[in-house]
Amino acid sequence: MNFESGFLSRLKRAKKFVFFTGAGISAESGIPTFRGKEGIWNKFKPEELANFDAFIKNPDMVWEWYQYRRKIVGNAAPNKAHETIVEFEKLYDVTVVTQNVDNLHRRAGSTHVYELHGNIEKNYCVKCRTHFDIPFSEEPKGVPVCDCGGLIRPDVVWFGELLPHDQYQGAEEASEDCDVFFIVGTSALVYPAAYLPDIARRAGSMLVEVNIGATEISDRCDYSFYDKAGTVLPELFEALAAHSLN
Ligand code: BV8
Ligand code: ZN
Repeated sequence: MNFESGFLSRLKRAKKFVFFTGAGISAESGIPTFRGKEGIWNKFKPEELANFDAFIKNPDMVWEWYQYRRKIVGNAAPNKAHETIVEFEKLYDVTVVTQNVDNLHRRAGSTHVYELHGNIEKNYCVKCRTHFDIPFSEEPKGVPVCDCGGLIRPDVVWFGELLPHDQYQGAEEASEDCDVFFIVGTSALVYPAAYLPDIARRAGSMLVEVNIGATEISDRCDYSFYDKAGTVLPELFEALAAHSLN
């Protein structure tokens, strides 16, 4: 992939990077995205599954859907896109703001991560809010029940639920104070996360999109690179290392 010299110079002079990521950055790890042709929401609509009412109406079905995704996540490994962000962290002040619940950024070694939509490996009781780390297992089927009688749910943010305040606030502050805001593998359709690129832009950051195709945010980006994140990010890292400012 070709990167303009002016673009590379701006990156070279930058200090603070934010990587705002979505399901697309985990696609090359074998985790299906939400809205792509193989998307996990093709069979179901988000309203049917990723919301509290659906869980209360049919807890076993929603629990099994998360077990299915937990199994995929458990067999997945971070890919070159996650790993390159860790390499960038060795040279820049890097903050990762992810919408993903697969924990792959942390497993790759990123140390400054905001998880806006929770983490599929964590669970809590809807009644007493006790947290449970339930390792994936095929049996027993059906939603687990807490000693207090409450249902145990995945610790993810469902539609209509508020994002964890500390996570969103931290993400907002990082977006308001960065030189370059990368938007990697997201359709930028889910709010309030999708406000963050505009927050960064209003604060004067350079917006750099990495996606296999154009999205609703593309026309507000300074640069868009249309190829897989696992291809673009390592090539950008190499080009930057080889680029000299004079
Ligand atoms: C809330 C966790 C309200 C669960 C998810 C304005 C303000 C606030 C809210 C709203 C608003 N407008 C509408 C709303 C409501 C709603 C919303 O945004 N709806 C949308 C659909 C219109 N928002 C909410 O309900 C939020 N809650 O605001 O509460 C409130 C207010 C007051 C009081 C009480 C409540 C909560 C939203 C969070 C929902 N939870 N996930 C789970 O995972 O099961 S959302 C889900 O979508 C995932 O987190 C996912 O990450 C996220 C976004 O999707 P993407 O990551 O972008 O994935 P997608 O498949 O769409 O795109 C993948 C992209 O990758 C594509 O562009 C593709 O081209 C690209 N790609 C593919 N392969 C690659 C690639 N790119 C690079 N390389 C590749 N190899
Ligand atoms: Zn309980």
